Amino acid sequence: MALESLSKALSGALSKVSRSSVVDRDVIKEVVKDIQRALLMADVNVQLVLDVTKTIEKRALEEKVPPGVSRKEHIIRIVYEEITKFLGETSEKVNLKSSGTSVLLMVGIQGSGKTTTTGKLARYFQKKGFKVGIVCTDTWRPGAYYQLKQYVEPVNIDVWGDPDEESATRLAREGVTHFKEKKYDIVIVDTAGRHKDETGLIEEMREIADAVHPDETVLVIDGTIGQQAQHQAKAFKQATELGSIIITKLDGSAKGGGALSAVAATGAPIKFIGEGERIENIEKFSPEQFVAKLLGFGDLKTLLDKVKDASKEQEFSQKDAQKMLSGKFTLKDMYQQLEMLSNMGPMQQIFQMIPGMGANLPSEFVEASEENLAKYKVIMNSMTERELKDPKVIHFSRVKRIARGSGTSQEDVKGLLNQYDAMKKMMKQMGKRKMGKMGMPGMFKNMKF
Ligand SMILES: Nc1nc2c(ncn2[C@@H]2O[C@H](COP(=O)(O)OP(=O)(O)OP(=O)(O)O)[C@@H](O)[C@H]2O)c(=O)[nH]1
Ligand SMILES: [Mg+2]
Repeated sequence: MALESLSKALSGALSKVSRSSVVDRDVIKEVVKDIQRALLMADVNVQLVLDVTKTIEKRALEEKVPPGVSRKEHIIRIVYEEITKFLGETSEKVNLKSSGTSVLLMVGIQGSGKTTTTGKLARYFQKKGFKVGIVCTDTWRPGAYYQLKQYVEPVNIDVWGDPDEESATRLAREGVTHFKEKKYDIVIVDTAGRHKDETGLIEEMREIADAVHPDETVLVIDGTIGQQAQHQAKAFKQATELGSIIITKLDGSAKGGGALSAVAATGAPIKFIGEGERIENIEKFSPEQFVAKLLGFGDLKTLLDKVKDASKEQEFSQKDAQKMLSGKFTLKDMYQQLEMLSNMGPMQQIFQMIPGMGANLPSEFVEASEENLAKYKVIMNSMTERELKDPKVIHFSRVKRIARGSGTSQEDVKGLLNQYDAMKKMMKQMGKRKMGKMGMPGMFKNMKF
């Protein structure tokens, strides 16, 4: 995993809490010192380190331990919460259009990992069922076009480019037009990294952006530069409203924690991280999951915490849950469920954490990517209130109309309805099983399942 050394140091600090028979002031102070050292080693800004550890210490010493939780658990939770906070808390989605072709523009200084990340991102979206094309506008680096082609060829992703063309802007415009005409879902435009500093970077970004009107501009930052990443992120954030950041090379970099926290501090959203040279080495960045892994719990406990937080936002009553488990489950309910789950990260992972569930999930459910959610929203907006409550009434002619009204295809509408059927069936089954033996009734009570 990313940031191995930081992870080891932090989980080492926390294991002191677990090992001590009493968790008193001395133990807390010692643990806080260890955390401080670990964060500083990872090149996290000194002031940030002082602030976060001060908060941890204060909370650990002063807060009353809630009933049903041990003092150790309480402290571990505080550390988890505070470190998550300083990494930005929420995970954000890529800005994709609900219909038509979305354009992503990749920028970043030389060698930051743009080309590699372009391929990884294309693969990521391809796996989610999107048709993705790549445009190579790098007219500077010899072989740039072939580098990209070679990288994505094994996974059958198309690359538009022309090694003999000299104008990057022309390539960008022509490439995007080409993929739009072919009705691709996403086009990712890779750019040259010839600029040495932020100013050069921003200039080129503006030029190409004027030509292709990206839905999102993505800054790729090399994570090995540690907290210096902040300058790039700041300049970028000021220059674009549609910007997100991907931090690369977090595998084996001792300074990755510094890069992540410095960028998070600017408020620019980090959406993915790169953890290796291979095309699959990309991960959606979710501070909560990331910190859970960093501290060494990728398990049910994390899930339960998340579920608790998520249900705070969308209060579900016991009555709702009973209603759904008895089979009264509307399209709106489904949408809410999917939205909530997508806030917690990839569903397959979530479900794998629940004992006994991962294996027999209907594939329609697992495939419910957040990108699909945007589409579902538009489709559902074209339905009547009655249809939303009882999708059984939707017949073929309505499917056609709804597709037309929402600018989607009949397959899309049917896809939504199929997924609804699958989930409804599952709800019913779960209602029968009640999930009691898994020790999860609390979760499902809160979650409307
Ligand atoms: N270990 C590791 N290496 C990476 C990662 N991402 C990119 N690299 C490597 O970093 C080097 C530069 O990556 P490129 O993708 O070519 O960078 P670029 O920004 O396109 O470079 P220019 O086009 O020259 O500006 C390559 O050797 C990549 O294999 C990562 O997440 N981890
Ligand atoms: Mg490149």
